[in-house]
Amino acid sequence: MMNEFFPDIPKIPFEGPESRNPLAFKFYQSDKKVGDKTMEQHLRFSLAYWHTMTGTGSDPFGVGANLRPWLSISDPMEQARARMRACFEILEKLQVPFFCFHDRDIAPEGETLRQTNKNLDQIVEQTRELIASSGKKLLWGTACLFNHPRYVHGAATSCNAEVFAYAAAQVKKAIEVTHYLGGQNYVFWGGREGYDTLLNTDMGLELDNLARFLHMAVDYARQIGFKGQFLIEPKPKEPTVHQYDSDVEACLNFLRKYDLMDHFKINIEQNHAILAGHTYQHEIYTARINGVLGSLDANEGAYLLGWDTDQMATNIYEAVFVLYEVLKAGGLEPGGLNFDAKLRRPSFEPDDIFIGHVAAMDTYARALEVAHKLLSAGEIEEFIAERYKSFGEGIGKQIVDGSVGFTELETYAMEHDQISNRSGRREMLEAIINRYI
Ligand code: XLS
Ligand code: NI
Ligand code: NI
Repeated sequence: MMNEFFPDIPKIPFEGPESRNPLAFKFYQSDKKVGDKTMEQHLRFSLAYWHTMTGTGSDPFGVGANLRPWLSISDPMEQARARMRACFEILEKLQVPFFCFHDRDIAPEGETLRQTNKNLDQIVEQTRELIASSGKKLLWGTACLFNHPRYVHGAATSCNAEVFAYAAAQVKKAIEVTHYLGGQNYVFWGGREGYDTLLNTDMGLELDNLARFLHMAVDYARQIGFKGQFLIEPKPKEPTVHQYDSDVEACLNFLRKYDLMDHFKINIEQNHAILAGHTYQHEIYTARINGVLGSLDANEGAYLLGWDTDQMATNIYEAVFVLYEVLKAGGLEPGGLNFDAKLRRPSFEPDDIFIGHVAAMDTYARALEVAHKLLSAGEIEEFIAERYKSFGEGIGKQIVDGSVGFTELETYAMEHDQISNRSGRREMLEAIINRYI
């Protein structure tokens, strides 16, 4: 086993719910069957490189606070190599099968685009070897089109055509790298694709350009034989005031308008959902009924704050509804459950990486078991079916079949204008959920 960076951390054992060891699983057992799949197959956990490996613990008011063994290496490429080795040590010790990265998370930018690509190629070679020797997999790759000042006005939606071209070159390379590493998906999160003020913005052109950009990506992927799933990740605000891919419904409208539905699904993040004023379940449900549930950025936002805090998810109650939707959708594959989450700044010790992931993995494992029981018992589903049963018979069936219009319905209503409704029984249903938790 790799033991270079965290010699004191063992491979995380399963010790069961009675254990008080923060470095042991209470619920997650990779090979435990839940229904017809193992926990590992259902959950498809993934580490987010930018938070767990590249993140420093800085915030707008303070510099990095994280203690990380690779930070003492001053040469940027040597540090990048060490970080990648550390990543695979973490994946192995945590039994996390997947990871995700932005191009710039894994290798530093050079003076020129050529040099940057060279840096990237070196780390990608090393990553490919580590993938081969460990059996770990790339859930998705993406390009960082928001950090460098050239992207101050956006990337594919920049007012500057040279920026559009540069972003295209960067995404071309990122798709190649994702393909080379066997990535199962490729993600487009909007970054700075949005606007700060409409006073300087041609929204129509920007959206048309974004669609042009995504079509070019699809064309290029086809050209090089990349078969992974493309994903859009909605977020309503931050860093821009209005992000174009604001929520699942806005993405659906965009994908339909620009004829991209055949090529894209959606990567849904809890914190982005709540910033959009939705629950996570709402967003996943919306994606599910529209056939675009792709993957999950599984984190948790602070309900009292209006920005993306990206916390490790530990709220079992909410996670139950997430897994309930996932089970109803028949699973996430080729997507997964990516911990797009960072430790709180005061949790700066290296052990916290493991403690935080164990906490989140247990949360989803527990939620998976609850959701599976709930769904198998069928209490909620039966209640819903009963609630809508008027559409399975009589006039309701005729509405659904499309055999009546306003004229027929008026005739019907004239004869049946004494209507009785039944209670929605919300409190009863919430109490049912609690029985399973
Ligand atoms: C930022 C996003 C980002 C994407 C990947 O808010 O969540 O981390 O997941 O670009
Ligand atoms: Ni995300
Ligand atoms: Ni986010």
